[in-house]
Amino acid sequence: MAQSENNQDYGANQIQVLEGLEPVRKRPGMYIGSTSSRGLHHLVYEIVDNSVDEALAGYCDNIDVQINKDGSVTVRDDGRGIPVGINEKTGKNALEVVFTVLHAGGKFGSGGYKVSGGLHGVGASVVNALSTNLTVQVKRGGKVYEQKYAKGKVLCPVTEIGSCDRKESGTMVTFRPDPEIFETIVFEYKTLATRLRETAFLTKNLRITIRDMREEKVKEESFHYEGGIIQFVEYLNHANRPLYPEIIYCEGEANGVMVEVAFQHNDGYNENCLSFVNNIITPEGGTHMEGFKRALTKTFNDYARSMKIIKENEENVTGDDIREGMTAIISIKVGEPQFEGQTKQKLGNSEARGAVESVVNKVLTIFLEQNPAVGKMICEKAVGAKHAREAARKARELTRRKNVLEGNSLPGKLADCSNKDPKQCEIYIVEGDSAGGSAKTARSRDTQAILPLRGKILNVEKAREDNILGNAEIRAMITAFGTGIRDEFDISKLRYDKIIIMTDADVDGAHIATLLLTFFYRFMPELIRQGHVYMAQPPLYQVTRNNKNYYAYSDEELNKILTELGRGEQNKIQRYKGLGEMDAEQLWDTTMDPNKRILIRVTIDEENASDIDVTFSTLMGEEVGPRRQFIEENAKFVQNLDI
Ligand code: TSJ
Repeated sequence: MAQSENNQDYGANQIQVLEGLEPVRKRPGMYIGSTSSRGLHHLVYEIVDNSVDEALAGYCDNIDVQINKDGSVTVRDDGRGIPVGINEKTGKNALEVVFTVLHAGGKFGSGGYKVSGGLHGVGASVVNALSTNLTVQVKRGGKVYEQKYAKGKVLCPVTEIGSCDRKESGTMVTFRPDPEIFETIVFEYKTLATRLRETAFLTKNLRITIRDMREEKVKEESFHYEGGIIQFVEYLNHANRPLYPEIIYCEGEANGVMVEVAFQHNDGYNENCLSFVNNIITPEGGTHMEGFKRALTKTFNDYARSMKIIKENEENVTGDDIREGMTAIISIKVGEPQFEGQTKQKLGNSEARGAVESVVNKVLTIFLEQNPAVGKMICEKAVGAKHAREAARKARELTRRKNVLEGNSLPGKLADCSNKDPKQCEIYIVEGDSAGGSAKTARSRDTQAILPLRGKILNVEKAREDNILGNAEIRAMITAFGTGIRDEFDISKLRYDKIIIMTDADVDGAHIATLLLTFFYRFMPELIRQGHVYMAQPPLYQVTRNNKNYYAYSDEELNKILTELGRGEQNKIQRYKGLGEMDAEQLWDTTMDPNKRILIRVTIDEENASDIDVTFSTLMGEEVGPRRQFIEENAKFVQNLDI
């Protein structure tokens, strides 16, 4: 970015002073969003974002993030180093102000783009306040400086602790989150790596390295993308078949907004458009996304008409038609981002709409002139989507009319519960007829409904809506839940408070669970967002001794039980291969009794939405991997909650 010149006069005097740190420890959630694992990881992003700002200003090429053996984290960059002079207003060292005063931050000149907004950008002082210990070292002007803090309080003045080459400069911060504040202080390598990879995609040429020192075998990855968001699109699309080899890239500036857009279509049907403002993801989109969509719709319709792909007497294709199978990244930089909506995740700046629209209009029109074959393919896919949309509408109408004719009747194989209060009711989606039979016998009829599914569930990643709606198993679920799908989804019509997926504890079972989750995620994501979707956990083993049964849900648990009982021949160990091997009583005892069962609630981590899409397309693509492992490992998507 060309902002470096403006900030030359930055010095120890331009730090804005606001307030002390006590409020942060009193109400951490206000500053870091939550004190859960998510808030914990935010601490790292808060620190890293400062180094990214330094990179955006043109002074930093490398950022190193290390999870240390003791669980603390070190972030190091090779930027200019935080200023260490005395601030005239406060008489304090500028470095100390950065770490001890809330909202203290560098004042960037006009046109400076800072990574900040929403929950982000609250700064180093918040991290300091929420850490038992924090150490900062700055290399600047041939000297090394250090200061240490505990729970936000200064332990020693900024001290010169050595010298270094004058050419060497940078900032290094090590902090240990306070276990009194956070529910957990264990960092997840994968969560950090995913986010850092994303940051690297969004900041062309920056190299970010992550290292995990906690285990014998050190884990390390380095993210460095000369192609920036072009490579981001390539990465997101890696599990799909691209419709054409090019990744279409638009870059430009308008209304003081820097705009970068990259996209490519695959031969699938899902849209995966992610938008960012100053490197922060905006899960709810906003004006930049609107500008992008407008430009796409107009440019492609104009082009399709000029090429006679849409005839004079035909209707335009819609934006949704054009974005079928599209993977896109919209990344803009604005001086003062305004975030709107309940969660402050939606961009409000109106100048961004016009900026993205004009940049994409201009660059895309030229691209299409020069690449007519690509243009034709995209338009033909959009026309295909339009026809499918019309067919799907007819299919829906048919479904609706059928429902009216049949008196909105529930699917035949559903064994419904008798209680009419949805809040008390739950539905088990069960794989296979035999397990379905046991579940029907075992259930508590008042509150538990059973819907057995036959055979493989349709993979909604690979089918168009008209086919999906024609599928009997999918139709049965839609009617049983009562909510409708997509635009017509209405949570108030939900007939069960809990939707529980119950499949075998093997690879096939995990595959079916994944197919079901994919269907929910694409067609009724609010069901997951509002916490209604669960996975049942059937046991892996039964140990019998003296006519008493013990159940183990993992190998560790089996060992524990055997140790407690004392190993010996009296123990009969049975490994369950499927739900069908359990009789009704066993199924009730181990998996369905609300007082004993283990349920896993499924959640969506919105901030890592890009990763979920990759996960789904990877899993549902060609790869036939161990899907159980995915479900167990992917703590971001599936989280332990209820008991
Ligand atoms: F979060 C933080 F403050 F603790 C932190 C800041 C943590 C880490 C790892 C790095 C940084 C950071 C800050 N890296 N680089 C900078 N740069 C400045 O603060 C800086 C340096 C020089 C000038 C100047 O005008 O001379 C201006 C700024 C903002």
